[in-house]
Amino acid sequence: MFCTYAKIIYICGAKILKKLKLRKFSTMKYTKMTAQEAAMLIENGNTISVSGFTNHGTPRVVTGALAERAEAEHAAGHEFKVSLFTGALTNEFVDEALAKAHALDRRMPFQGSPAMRAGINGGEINYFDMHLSVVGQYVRYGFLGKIDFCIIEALDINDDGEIVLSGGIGCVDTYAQVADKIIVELNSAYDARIKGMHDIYTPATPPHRREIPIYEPQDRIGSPVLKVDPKKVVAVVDCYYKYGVKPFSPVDDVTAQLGKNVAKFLTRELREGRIPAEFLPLQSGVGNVSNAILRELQNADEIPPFKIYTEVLQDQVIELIDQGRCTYASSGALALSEDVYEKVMENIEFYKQHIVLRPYEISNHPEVVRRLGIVAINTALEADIFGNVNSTHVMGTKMMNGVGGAADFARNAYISIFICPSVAKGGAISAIVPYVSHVDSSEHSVMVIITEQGIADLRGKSPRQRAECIIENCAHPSYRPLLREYLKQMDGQAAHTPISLQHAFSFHKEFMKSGDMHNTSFE
Ligand code: 0RQ
Repeated sequence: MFCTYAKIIYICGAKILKKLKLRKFSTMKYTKMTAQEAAMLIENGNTISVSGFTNHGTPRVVTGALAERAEAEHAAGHEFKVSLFTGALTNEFVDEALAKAHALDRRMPFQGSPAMRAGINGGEINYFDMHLSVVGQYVRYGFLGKIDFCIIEALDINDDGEIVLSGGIGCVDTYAQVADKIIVELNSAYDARIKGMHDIYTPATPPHRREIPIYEPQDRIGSPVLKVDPKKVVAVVDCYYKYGVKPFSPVDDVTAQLGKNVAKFLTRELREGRIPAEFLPLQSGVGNVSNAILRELQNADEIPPFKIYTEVLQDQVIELIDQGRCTYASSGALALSEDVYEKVMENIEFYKQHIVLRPYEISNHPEVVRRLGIVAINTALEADIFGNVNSTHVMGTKMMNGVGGAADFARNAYISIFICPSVAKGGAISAIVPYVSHVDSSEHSVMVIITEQGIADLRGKSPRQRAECIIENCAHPSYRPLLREYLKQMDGQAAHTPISLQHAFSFHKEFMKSGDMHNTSFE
C-alpha cells in the first residue's frame, strides 16, 4: 500500500505536488507533509544529511519513502541516486533501505549495515570512512561539497526553529547549518522532556576558533536545543516510531576474560600511581565487548567511582550510574536498548543530572580528549606484533564498518588501549598477525593491547620488544609458534622494525587459500 502510494506520487510527480493542499500546523508556521511528499522534494544527484548517532536520533520515514521513490524511478528507467552523510550507524530505513534500492552514490562517515557493506565492497557506493571528530569541520569548510537537505528527527520544534533532539546528536549541528533545506520528522513516540540533556556547540572556523572550554566531563558550553533557520524548514512530517534496539547478547567466557584483563590493567595502573587516585574519565567503543568491559569495571573494587567521556553510551553505563559507580557521563548518543531507553525516559530528571549529550565533534574532540586525560578503550579487528591496529578492513580489502571515533580517542588519549579476542571465526583467524592488512591506528597511537589471553604493555618498548611482548601475552597459544617462527626469520637482520617483506601477509594469504591461518608456512 505504502509502495503503491509512492509510485502514484512518482508517476504524477510535480503535477500532484503543485495541487496538493499542504496543511499548516495550527501552532506552527511550517508546512506539514507526508513522508512521501517530503521525499518528492529530493532530486537525483542531491546530497542529503541526517541527524542522529546510531538508531538514536536518526530519522526514518522520509528516507524509507525516498528508497521507494528511487525504486520507482529506476523501474521507470530514470537515474536516481543521492549522496548520504550521516552521524554514524543509522537504522534499516536509512542505510539498509537506500542501499537495497541502489539509491546511493557517495556515503560517509561510518556505517554498519549489511546491504551498505555489500554496496561499498562491490564498488557501487563511494564510501569515505572518516574520523568522526573532523566530519563537521570538513563539511563547514566546504571540503565535501554542498548539502541540499538535512533530515532531522525532532521531538519538538517551535516557530523560532528551536528543535528538541532525542537520544543521538551526531553531526546534525553542522548539517543543519550548512544544508540548503531542512525536513523535520516530528516523532511523537518519545518524550520531549529529554530537553536539557543536550549541549549543542559548534566550534568557529579558523582563524577565529578559540579553545573548547570543557575542563571536566560535566561542563556545559552550548545550547540545550538545536537552533536552525526556520526559513530553511521546508517540511515537517508527523510520525511515530520507536528505535527498537535489541538488548546486548549475554557475555561469553572470552569476552568476560577480556573485561577482567582490562580491569586488572587499570587497577594496576592506579595502584602504581600512573593513573591518579581520583581516576580519569573513560571512553569505550561500541558493541558487546565494550559493554562487557564496563560490566567488569563495576566489580573492580579498587577503582573509585569514575566519569565517562565517550561518543556512545551503552546499557551498562546506565547500570553504573544507578549504582553510583559512574558519577557523570558525557556522550554523543544514548545507544541504549529499548527497555533501558524507556527506563531512562521514565526517570529523565534524574538522568539529566548525570548525562550530557554533545555533537560528536565535541564528544570526540582531540583537544578535549587530551586535556581531560581520557583512558580510551577501543576494539581492533586485528593487531600486528608491532602494535599497528586494523579496525576496519577484513583481510585488508573488505570494509566492515569504519574507523568511527576510535582513532580520535586513541591518538589523543592519556592511555590508549585496544582490545580484541585473540582469534576469530572459530580460531581460523588469528587477531594477532605478522603485519596488519590495513592500518587505522598506528604503533604510535597504541599503548596497550589486551586480549582474553593477557595484556601487552607496549609503552617504552622497541619494535622487537613489542613483538615479543604481544606474541607471548596476547596471541592465542595455537598461533604463538607460527608468530615466533616468523620473527625468528629476522634474527640477525639489520632492521629496526623486523618485517619480512616476503612473509608479512603470509597469515592473510593462507586464510584466503585454505580458510585457516594455522596452515601458514614460511617456505
Ligand atoms: O563477524 O559477526 O560474522 O561473526 O568481525 O567482531 O568480535 O563480534 O566484535 O562487534 O565489537 O566489532 C572492530 C568491527 C569489532 C568494531 C569491530 C569478525 C567477527 C565478527 C565482529 P561475525 P566481534 P565487535 C564507535 C566505535 C571500529 C570503529 C569503532 C568496529 C565481526 O568494534 O567497527 O571503534 N570498530 N567505533 O568474526 C576477519 C578478523 C576479525 C574478523 C573479528 N581479524 N578478520 N573477521 N572478525 N576479527 C562506533 C560509532 O561510531 C557509532
